[in-house]
Amino acid sequence: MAAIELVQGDITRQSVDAIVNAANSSLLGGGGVDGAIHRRGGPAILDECRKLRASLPHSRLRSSGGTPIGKGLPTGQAVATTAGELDARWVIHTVGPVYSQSEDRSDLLVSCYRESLRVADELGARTIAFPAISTGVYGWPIDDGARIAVETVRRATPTSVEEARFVLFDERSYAAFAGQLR
Ligand code: AR6
Repeated sequence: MAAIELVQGDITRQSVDAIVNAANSSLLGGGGVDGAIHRRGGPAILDECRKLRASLPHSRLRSSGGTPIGKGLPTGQAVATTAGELDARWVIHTVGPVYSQSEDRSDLLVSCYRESLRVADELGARTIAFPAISTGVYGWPIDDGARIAVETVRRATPTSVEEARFVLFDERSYAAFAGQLR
């Protein structure tokens, strides 16, 4: 198991080998942490995302509005690009599930953390920073999102990753993660 650290702050200011992005299937950017990473990391990240996207199979996924999204990264998976101007070597983009009250999508959230760690391991990353995936725009309740994040990273047995850092933007999210680590 990697050592787990908690930080309250902006993930784009972290100096680590890999920064995880809570992206969407299009890989073309968005709001929240995704917007912040592309803003601070510069256009090299989007360039690589576009190329990666072109190599993905056409997905049958639809946006929440029902429009087909075309080529896309399926929910729960992760891919790496350059980190551009960020103080990191890679950005690992993963697509969290949209929270649903009628359907249990926890396995997909577990998969985001697991797959991101697997990709980090493949790259040989020693330090990785995670945001609280799905707990913003995608509506996952923070206490449950924190539980899944901490349990999954605790149970993982990466070989190269020595430190997993959760970077929480606000006090409420930090408290939720701190509660899970106690
Ligand atoms: N550093 C760390 N955490 C942050 C930062 C930051 N700079 N900015 C926001 N957060 P969200 P999601 C926190 O919405 O729920 C995007 O449009 C935020 O407070 O970024 O997985 C994508 O393109 C929250 O706790 O990601 C997708 O369409 C957490 O990061 C969609 O949002 C995640 O919030 C993904 O939604």
